[in-house]
Amino acid sequence: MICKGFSTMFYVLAIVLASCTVVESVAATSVNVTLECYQTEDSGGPDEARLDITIDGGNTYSERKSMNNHGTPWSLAFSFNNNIRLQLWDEDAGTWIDPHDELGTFVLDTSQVTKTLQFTDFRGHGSHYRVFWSAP
Ligand SMILES: [Ca+2]
Ligand SMILES: [Ca+2]
Repeated sequence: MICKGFSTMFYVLAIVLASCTVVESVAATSVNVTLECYQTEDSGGPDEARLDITIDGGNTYSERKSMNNHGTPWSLAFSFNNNIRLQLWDEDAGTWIDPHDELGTFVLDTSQVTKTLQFTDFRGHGSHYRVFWSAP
């Protein structure tokens, strides 16, 4: 009886897990993000831009790209279920005397993602970046 009870429990658990997986893939929101630099934070050269990305409150990871005034836009694509947090930095020495500069932070919610192209501005430390997003 115990064995039968366990096998039934595992069977139910398998069904629950399978339906969770289906719900998650249906709920995922895709977004295209493009960063344009109009004014670097560093003077006399490009920013060592670093974007810290946190998807659905998970582990933060980073992407890096050299960004200069009116240079090549930085295009990224993400998939998420609830929200995505983007924090842009210009990397400097990273020491107490020359720390990295935070240029801006933005949290994008699934409800804000539509086919219409929208944007927000980052102006940290005298820089000017524009973050565009839309559904693909
Ligand atoms: Ca800097
Ligand atoms: Ca820098």
